[in-house]
Parts: sequence; structure tokens; C-alpha cells
Amino acid sequence: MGDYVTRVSRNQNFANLSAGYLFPEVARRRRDFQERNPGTKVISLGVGNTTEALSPRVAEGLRLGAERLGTSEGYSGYGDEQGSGELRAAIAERLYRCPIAPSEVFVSDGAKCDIGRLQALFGREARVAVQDPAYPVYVDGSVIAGAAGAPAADGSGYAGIAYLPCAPGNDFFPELSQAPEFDLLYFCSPNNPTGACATRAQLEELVAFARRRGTIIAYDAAYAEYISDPTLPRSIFEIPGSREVALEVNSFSKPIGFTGVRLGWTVVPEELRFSDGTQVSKDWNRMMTTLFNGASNVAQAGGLAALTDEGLAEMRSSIAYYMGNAALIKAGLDRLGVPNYGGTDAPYIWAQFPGKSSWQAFEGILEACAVVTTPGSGFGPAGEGFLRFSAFGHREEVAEAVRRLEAKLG
Ligand code: PL4
Repeated sequence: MGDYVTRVSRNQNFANLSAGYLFPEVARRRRDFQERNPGTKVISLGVGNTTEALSPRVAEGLRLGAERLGTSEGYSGYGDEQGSGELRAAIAERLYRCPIAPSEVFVSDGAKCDIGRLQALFGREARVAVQDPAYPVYVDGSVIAGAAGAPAADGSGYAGIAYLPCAPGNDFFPELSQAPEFDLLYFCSPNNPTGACATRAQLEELVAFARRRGTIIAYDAAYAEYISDPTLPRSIFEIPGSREVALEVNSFSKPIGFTGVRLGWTVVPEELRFSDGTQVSKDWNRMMTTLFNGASNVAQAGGLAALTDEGLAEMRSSIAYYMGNAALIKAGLDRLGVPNYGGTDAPYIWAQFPGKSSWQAFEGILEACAVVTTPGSGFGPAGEGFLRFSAFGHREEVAEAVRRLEAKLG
């Protein structure tokens, strides 16, 4: 690299990011281990990435969608930025147990992309709160958007973010009465990384709190379809009063294996308004029509196929497969006496390793068992001392990983 530099200043928000993004760092350490141990088969229970083939109905939907594009009658170019009307109606009718109008559904290229756009929507002045620990995009994206300020010198997070600790002691639900002032709360249930799923009573408390304070809840329901307990809410909109204080991000990634295909959606209720009375959906629509050109029409054909009766039945069986993995991991950790949480209504198990930092526990398991996990501290200060185990993987590999853990850590 030469010495030449441009006159353009670096965006200070990027300089404010305290570390590399979590998942590439985990991947880097895995590569380093593999280079040092070339003959060893590494098993990943790290990143939450689907591994099983698409279901027949969804694969057929994608194939037919692609084939249609090869005919002059079936070809389509840019579509409606909000997504096809048919898909929006199917999402509203088939995935929600509460009334959602198709016009409130905005189809996208995935939940992560929508979270990034949300941060641009609310702007740098919005004071942000997160559950701690949390999916890192909420914090890192807020830093990039300029809404988080600089990292604290002691590594405990960012001055501009309110961290609401969620731990076994509070049933992974924040002490809202002690929360500082903020405008926007990212709340994820079923939760990544803790695997906790908020109860109806907890969500009622959350909505009542938001209404009292006048804050907006950005509810991430990316794992809603993994809820097995029928009494647990799958959407924040099952809670009365939520439509004035919440929007909800969701995704086809985890229920139907679209992590690579890319398809998601955000529900913005008509009743949700900014302080000047403007509907949030008006600006979200402007955002989507200006900075997004619509989800892939082929992906939308696959998503629509997933919402047929057969597609939904196949989705249930693919989720059952991953939750079978979760049960194996949980049982192994139980036999080892490792305190662990989640894994019943979410595809993540949150395990505690007292006396060790998360990265020490991560390295210890990688070196001893050749099993990749995700260090809890990467999800926030309250994640220190925990590891996240992902249930996404081939069954025989998950079983082998559990055998190795029991053999080496037992
Ligand atoms: C690794 C709570 C995984 N490179 O696929 P999307 O964009 O529709 O959904 C992303 C997403 C949104 N909300 C929550 C999530 O947990 C996820 C995916 N998280 C994980 O292991 O935590 C994949 C992470 C991926 C990433 O950075 O998202």
C-alpha cells in the first residue's frame, strides 16, 4: 500500500466502533484453529446459520418463480418496493394470530437490513436502549448511525446506549422501573442470544412502560416460529395497546432456511406516530421506496410457497429438526452440570461458565473439542461469562459435538 491519501475525512462513527463485528471474529479464530489443526473436523455451534436443504414446496416455489422470468408472459422487472400484494396478504393472514393489514407489511431482503434502515429512519438523535445481551447489530448499527457516541474507556459499552441487563436473576426481562430515559428500545423475543421467550405478562408490562414513557419498541421476532408453547405471544401485536408504540421486524431466514436467499418483512402499524403526529409508516414507506428496490421476485415466490398449507407443514418439521438439536445440546450441558437457559422456544442455548471470561471458555472448548460456539461478551457486557450454543447444524454433527463436550469437559 502506498502513502497516498485522499482529502476525505473518515466517518468518525466507524472509528467509534470498539471492536470488529462479532461473527467475523469468531470465524477468524476458527480459521486460525483449523490452520493449526489441519486434520481435525471442526464443528460449528456458533453462528446461527441454517444448514438443512430447503423444503420441497419452497424449492419448487423458487424454481417456478425463476422459470416464470424466462417466459415473456411471466417476466417481471422491478416490483412494488413494499413487496407483492399476495405475499403481504399471506404474511398477515398466515403468520399472525392478531389482525394485521397487508398494507402494514413491508417485505424486505431480511431483518438485519431492515434494522439498518430503522437506524437511518430514527436518526442520530434517537436515544437507543437494548436488552443486554443483544444481537450486536442493534448496538453496532446505532454506532454507525451516530446514535451511540464513543465507547466507554472500561469496555463496558457506549455512553449513548442504555443497556438493560437481562440475566437469570431477572428471568431475562429488564428491570424497566430502573431504566433511564430513551426513545427507541430494541427488544428481541424469542431472544438471541439468551433463548428466553417473553411471556404475555412481561410483554404487557413492556407495552405499558412504552406507553407511559412515549417510547417506540423495535420488536425483533426473527425466531417467532420457534415458539412451541402456545401461550407465549409470537408477536408484540398480540398485546393490546402495542400498535401505538411498536413496530416489528421479522424474517424468513430461520423458519424456512432463507439465510442465503434473503427475505424478511417489517410490520409498521398505522397507529404508530412520531411526536409531531406523522405516521411512522409514512416515513418507512419513503425509506423503502427511496433506498430499497423491492425484495427479489424469485425469493418472494419461494416465500409465498412457504405460506401454503404444505409449505407451513414443512416449515414446522424443519423447525422441529433444529429444536431436536437444541434438546440434544441442552441435555449434554445438563449432564455436564453447566447451567444453561433457553433452547425450548428458541434455537439458542445460553450457558454459563463461572470463573471464566467468555473468550476463555470459547477458546477452551475450541482447543479441547474443536467445537465453535459464540462468546457471550460479544452480545454485550452482561453476556460476560456465558457462551451461546446455536442449534443450527446437521444432526450427526451436533450429536458428535455433544459427545466431544462430554468427553473433554466431563
Ligand atoms: C450472522 C435477532 C444470526 N451474518 O437473516 P436476516 O437478516 O433476516 O436476520 C438476521 C437476524 C435478525 N435478528 C436476529 C438475529 O439473530 C438475526 C440473525 N442472527 C446469529 O447467529 O446471531 C446470524 C448472524 C449474520 C448476521 O450478522 O446477522
